[in-house]
Amino acid sequence: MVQRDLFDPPAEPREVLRDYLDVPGLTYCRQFLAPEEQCQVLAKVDAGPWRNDLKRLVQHYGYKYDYKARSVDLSMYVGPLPPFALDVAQRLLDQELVEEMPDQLIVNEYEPGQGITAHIDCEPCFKNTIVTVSLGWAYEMDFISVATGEVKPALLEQGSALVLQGEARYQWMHRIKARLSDRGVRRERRVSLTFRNVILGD
Ligand SMILES: O=C(O)CCC(=O)C(=O)O
Repeated sequence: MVQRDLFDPPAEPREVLRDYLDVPGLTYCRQFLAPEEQCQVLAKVDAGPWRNDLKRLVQHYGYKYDYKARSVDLSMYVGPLPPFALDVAQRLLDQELVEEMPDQLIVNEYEPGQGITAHIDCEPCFKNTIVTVSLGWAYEMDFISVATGEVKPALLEQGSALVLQGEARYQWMHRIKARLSDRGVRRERRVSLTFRNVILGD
C-alpha cells in the first residue's frame, strides 16, 4: 500500500532542501520517486530474499553488513546491486544527491510498532554519503546531536530521499521510534532503501 493525500503536495516536484532542519550535511528531497515508481520498486523488493535475523526484516545487497561486529569486508561481497537498486542509485547520481555510484544497499521493512535504535552508521565501514529512500508510508526519524542531546524530528515522506553527509552523518545519531503512529497518523508498512559506499581495507 502507498500512502497518498496525507500531506500537502510540495510546491515543486523534487524539491531539494539542503542543511535540512539546520543540520549541516542533511539534505531532504521530496518526491524523489513518484507513487507509481514506489510501487514498482516495492514489487521488486518483495520478490527478493528477506532476512529475519533482526527484529525487522532486511535485505542486503552489494556487501552483507555484520551488525554485531559492525564490520564489512571483501569476503562479504554478494554481487552487484540488482537492477531495481541500480535504477534508483542512478537517479541519485543524476540528481547529484551522491557523488559516486553506491555499492551497498540495505533494505529495511518496518511494520507498525517497529523502529530502529539511535545510531551513527559504522564510520570505518562506510564512506561519507548515506542516503535513505522511503517507500510506502511516512515515518518520523529523529536526529539526536551527539554533542548536546538536542532532538530534531523529520517526517520522511513516502517517495522522499534523505542524504546524510558530514555533520549529519558523523555528529548526529538517527533513530525511528518503535511506535504505532506519527503526528497522529497510524502507521502502515514502510520500506526503506539505504544506499552506502563501502570502505575496503588494504
Ligand atoms: O530506515 C531508514 O530510513 C534508516 C535505516 C538505517 O538507519 C540503517 O539501516 O542504518
